[in-house]
Amino acid sequence: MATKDLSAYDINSVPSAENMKFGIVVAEWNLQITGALANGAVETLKKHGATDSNIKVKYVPGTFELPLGGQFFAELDNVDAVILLGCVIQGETRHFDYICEGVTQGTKDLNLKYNKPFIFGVLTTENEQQALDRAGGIHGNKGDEAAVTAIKMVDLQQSFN
Ligand code: DLZ
Repeated sequence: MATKDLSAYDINSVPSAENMKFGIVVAEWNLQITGALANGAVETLKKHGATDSNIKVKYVPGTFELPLGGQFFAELDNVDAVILLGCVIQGETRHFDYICEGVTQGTKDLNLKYNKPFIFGVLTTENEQQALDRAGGIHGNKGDEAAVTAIKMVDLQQSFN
């Protein structure tokens, strides 16, 4: 078997999402930010070929509920990947830590339970400005990055078929 030229692998190339189906779950907490993440994710999926009819967006109250929203997609819809979008801003209590831990472990569990990509698109910041900077501001839009990750993971999974 010929050795593959690994130097030819291009991390910047994004596969076509033309025939892929996506679910997006958006937390209502900090909606100005999570809405911007969602818009970025949808635009990026469409830029890479996904059709409107293959992108479904659902809302949950807070970031803690994102994994269950993702599980609903896995159980009740035949999407190829789910993007979970939330924003947790550090407050004065330990709520931040508990929500972050819950959503992180919950998302990891979904990936392994359903053998399907559940993309972690949650901002965990010290203040609102840091979140705005990452939701279409000076540090880009993490919703865009989550969408590209979703496309790449679906493509990877399909490459095994
Ligand atoms: C309760 C709470 C707090 C304090 N902060 C946030 C936050 O910064 N971002 C977020 O998405 N959700 C927050 N929540 C709500 C929890 O995620 C969850 O909705 C509630 O604890 C009910 O389970």
